[in-house]
Amino acid sequence: SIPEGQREAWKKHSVQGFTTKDQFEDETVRHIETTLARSLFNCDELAAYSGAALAFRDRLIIEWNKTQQRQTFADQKRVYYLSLEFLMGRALDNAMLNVGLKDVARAGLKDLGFRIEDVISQEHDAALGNGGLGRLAACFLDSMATLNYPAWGYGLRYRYGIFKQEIVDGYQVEVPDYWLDFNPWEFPRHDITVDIQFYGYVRKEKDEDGKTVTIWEGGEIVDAVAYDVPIPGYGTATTNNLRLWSSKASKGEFDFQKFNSGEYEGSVGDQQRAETISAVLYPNDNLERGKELRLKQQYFWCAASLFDIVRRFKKTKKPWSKFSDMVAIQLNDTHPTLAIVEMQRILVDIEGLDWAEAWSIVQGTFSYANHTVMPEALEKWSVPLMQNLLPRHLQIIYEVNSQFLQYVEKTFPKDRDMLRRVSIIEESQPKMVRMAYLATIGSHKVNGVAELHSDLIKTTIFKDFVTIYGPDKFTNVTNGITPRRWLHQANPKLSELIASKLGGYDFLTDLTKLNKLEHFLDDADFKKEWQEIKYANKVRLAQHIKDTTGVSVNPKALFDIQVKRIHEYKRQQLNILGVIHRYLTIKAMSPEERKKLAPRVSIFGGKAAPGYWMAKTVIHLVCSVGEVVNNDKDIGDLLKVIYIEDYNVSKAEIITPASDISEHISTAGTEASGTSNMKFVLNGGLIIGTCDGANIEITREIGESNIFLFGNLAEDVEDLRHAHTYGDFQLDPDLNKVFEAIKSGRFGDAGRFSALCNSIIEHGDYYLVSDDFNSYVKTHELVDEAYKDQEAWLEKCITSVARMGFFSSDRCIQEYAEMIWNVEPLPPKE
Ligand code: GP0
Repeated sequence: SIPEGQREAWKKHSVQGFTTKDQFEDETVRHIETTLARSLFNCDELAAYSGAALAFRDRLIIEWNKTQQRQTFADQKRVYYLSLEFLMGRALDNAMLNVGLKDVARAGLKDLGFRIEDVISQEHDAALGNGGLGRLAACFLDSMATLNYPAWGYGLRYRYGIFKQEIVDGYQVEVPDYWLDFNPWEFPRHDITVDIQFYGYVRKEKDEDGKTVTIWEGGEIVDAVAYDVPIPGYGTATTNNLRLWSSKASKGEFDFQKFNSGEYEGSVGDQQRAETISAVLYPNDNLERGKELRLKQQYFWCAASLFDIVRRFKKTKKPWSKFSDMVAIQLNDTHPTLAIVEMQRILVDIEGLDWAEAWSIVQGTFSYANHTVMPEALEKWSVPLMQNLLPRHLQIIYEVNSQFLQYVEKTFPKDRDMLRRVSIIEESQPKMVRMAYLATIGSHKVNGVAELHSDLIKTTIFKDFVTIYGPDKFTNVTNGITPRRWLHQANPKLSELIASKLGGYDFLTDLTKLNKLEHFLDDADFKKEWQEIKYANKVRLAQHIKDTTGVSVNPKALFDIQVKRIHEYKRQQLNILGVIHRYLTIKAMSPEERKKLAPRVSIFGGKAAPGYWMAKTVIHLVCSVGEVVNNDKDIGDLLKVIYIEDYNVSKAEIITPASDISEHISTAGTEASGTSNMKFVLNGGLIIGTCDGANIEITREIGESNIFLFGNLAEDVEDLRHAHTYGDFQLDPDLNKVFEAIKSGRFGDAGRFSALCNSIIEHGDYYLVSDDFNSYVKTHELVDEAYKDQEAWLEKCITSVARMGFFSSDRCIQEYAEMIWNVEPLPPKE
């Protein structure tokens, strides 16, 4: 560091960052003219965005520096949040709001000739995630910074995020998402590079003291280069770090031999192979496919992150016994489970600790959040694959397993089958490593993400582990969402109205304050304004629909929205089959009956995994139904069916505030939590849903009369499936009529939809669409009825918003901090 004598000079010149409109304009223009080499003659909206973003980035990095220094000196425990996905969306609007300078920026941009909305919308989403799991990680980063927790995120810097979805002739087409052309939000740290080893072999050796040491050598080395993304808290100077690793050929490895002997292409090939590791995000949601490159990604990221965390700890010069007093590592699902094994390897093989001491440090450090009980999503890796890629790690896994099984055998000598059931190694052909078991054994706490889900994991996948460890190892932390992005940013007018009634924006950092809104249920002006805001949000979405699909929808109609990844368990098929039923019903109605109907717009959106044929068929069915219904003159405004292309975070910010009702209709027991349900209610939309995931807790909070629940319960699912399998089942007659219409070719070539129909009619209806169909349709009739009484509807909406305080991700992070991580906030000094 700089000697005392020169520090004054540093202080004098140290960068301050803008606060006034004038300074903002100075900085923006300076960046446009120098960093970007543009001028007022060729500054388009993209250049204005770039300039403004760089001005904000400078500000963020100044606070980032101070925060990191403060955290280093504070000598207290930090949290590391390991997630293979961070679905951040856009950063500029968020940065403006969190540092409290959006009004300054708006005025400054206006001076320079731009509308702030046009500038903000130039930004490409950072889409390093698939859906709920990745967006949860992003909300958590926002909450951890806002609550001043010393916390880092660790992830991968994918060159390609989740693909862009185009709808071509009613089919999904995937287009690569190359998003790094210009990304002002990241800071490359070429000085922070970690060597990551793969393959090779293991040998034992005696050291000077005659102790046996294990050495992993040979194989190949790839470099992990750090890229840092500043994460500003809202209303605080705390600016945390998200560190993303990018893969690169190692300098030591780059084959100069080949290079010199003229095999230039071969040597460039090696380089490309190394870069492949962080090239692309796997586009599967709730599904694991066991690809070797995915395992490489996981180890690459875990090993780099652990190296970084251990290096930071070693700088404190504390003994290893203090490690878990300084470090909490949270595993977002099982994707980072190898970090547990890598930590044990570092402690035993490199630092020379004995096994038992090392293992207790590991268990004290790690905790694991489970996000699904669906069997196809539970990670398992083939033993031969792991043997080849990570020979030493496989040995460690076997040793962990052997000690664990010895303990189980001793403690439960009567239950011989238990050993087979709980073994980390599944005795299949080939053998498989069960990552969820490894994560559970290596952690001190395991949590589910909503009450029902946390109960379910204790009675299903982790039943035996509850017996072995006792129930206290398992806990619940119900998910939440950040009200900054999902209310203040997405719905600024509603946020402003709420603030005007509650006397300020305190509710954004203590969402329970919303409950005061219930006092305004008789305030006619307030209610009128509320309704006008909802209407304006619907007009905005209608405009987006017009611009992107060409279809005009009536903003006065009831907007019924289902946006989320397309998955059979989420049951978009139930929704579209219900829409067809509605269409057939309207067609059969007399003009008088039709007059009584509330016009509807059924809106769908979401991506299907590229290899998930059934999900793609659902998209095609929605589009085909839309084609027929939207062009049926006889139907007019009574029904419109829309597919919104390329659903992502920034689209969600337009869609969420515009719903009258949204659909969260998974088969009971399948959706771990859901988080869009929370977003929609927080924005003054009602929901129709099953008794699943967080819907149950939302109901408890907002009251049963403010939600439309339907369908079978989780506890009945097993029996119902059994009935299907043994032929003790009759297809719902109304649903049968819907299938007849599809089969008649009314929505285009019926052959395209036969696999989808047959999954329900002939192949066991695993997701119980038929069982819930009647209840679903009836409940939609109740929705229609309720919507006719606009006064009462509005009251339900406002009451619901008032009672949503529990679902802030701030609450959730506080629970993690207190129950699981044992970390304290570190607020900046005034
Ligand atoms: C769960 F297992 N989730 C997985 C996965 O692979 N991907 C994923 O996004 C989701 C759940 O489906 C969820 O219920 C949950 O709220 C979310 O993880 C965060 O816990 C709906 O998005």
